[in-house]
Amino acid sequence: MEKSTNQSLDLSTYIDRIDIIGDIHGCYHTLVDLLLTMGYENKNGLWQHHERIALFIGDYIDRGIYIPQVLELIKNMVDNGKAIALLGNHEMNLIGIFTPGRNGQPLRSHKKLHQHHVTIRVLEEARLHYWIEWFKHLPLFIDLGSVRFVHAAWDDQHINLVKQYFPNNSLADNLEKAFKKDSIPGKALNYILKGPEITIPQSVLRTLKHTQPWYHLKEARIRWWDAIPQNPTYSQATLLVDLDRPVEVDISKLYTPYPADAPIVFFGHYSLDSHPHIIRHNVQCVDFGVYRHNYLAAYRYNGEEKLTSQNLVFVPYNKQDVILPSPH
Ligand SMILES: [Mn+2]
Repeated sequence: MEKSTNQSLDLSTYIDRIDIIGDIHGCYHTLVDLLLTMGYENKNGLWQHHERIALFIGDYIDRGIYIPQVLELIKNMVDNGKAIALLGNHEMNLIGIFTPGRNGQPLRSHKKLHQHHVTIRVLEEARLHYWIEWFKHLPLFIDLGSVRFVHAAWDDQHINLVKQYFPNNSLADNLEKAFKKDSIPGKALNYILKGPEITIPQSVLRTLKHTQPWYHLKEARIRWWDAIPQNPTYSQATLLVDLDRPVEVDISKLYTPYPADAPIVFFGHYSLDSHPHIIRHNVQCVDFGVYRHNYLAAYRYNGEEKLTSQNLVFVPYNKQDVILPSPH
């Protein structure tokens, strides 16, 4: 695997025994349900499988209140060679809020502090800084050749830049640049941790307020794994549903669609609200929106060349997990 971060496991020896687990967002009880479903056992506080390992795809914090429990469970597995944990954009954002740059200002504006209100509420201050230090050394992506893993989006060009600017594969390599959105490393990191997006014009936002009042983002996330349709509508090009208006910008300049003959890629991030399903033979999103009361999903990779729905497992959101709404 990539040069080591704070992970002790050599993933390549487990290439046909990896369970890739979607975005957890503080939903500890649902995570336990999923681990039990997959035959993991809690032995003296350490969750483990007798022949497999887990790969967590990022976004452990925010939204649900059981964040300390989720983080302890995952770090314990990582420290004992039972799991790998990637960095998600939520962890990256939190690092930026609490890390001052050379000018003394935080690397990410405190105007965005409210996005982490649950995390800040449930972690004591000392623990918050402890976890931020841990996040700084989580791997940004993993490439095993025939299969690859990243939080939001894979594109060779952006991955190569991340390799160049973050040689140890962690944010700590280049913390200040990571948060400069117009810098080359900042753009590359943004692409792989948040995916390509387009700004939604005001007129479309007004429509959305009526038809999808729960939609709170000013950007639409692009379906970077699909081929680009001719004159696409929002529903065709982005994750927004039921919006048949044409996209105003030329999205082909923003990304290269993931090739059908490229290695298998796993990612999370998109909190899909559909029933869990296979996206494509070489493309799988494992985030089916547990914090939106949908499912926590995992793909149990056994070294196959084409992904199969038989290896997709999921459990419904466990009602013991408490999700707090984000304040505006
Ligand atoms: Mn995410």
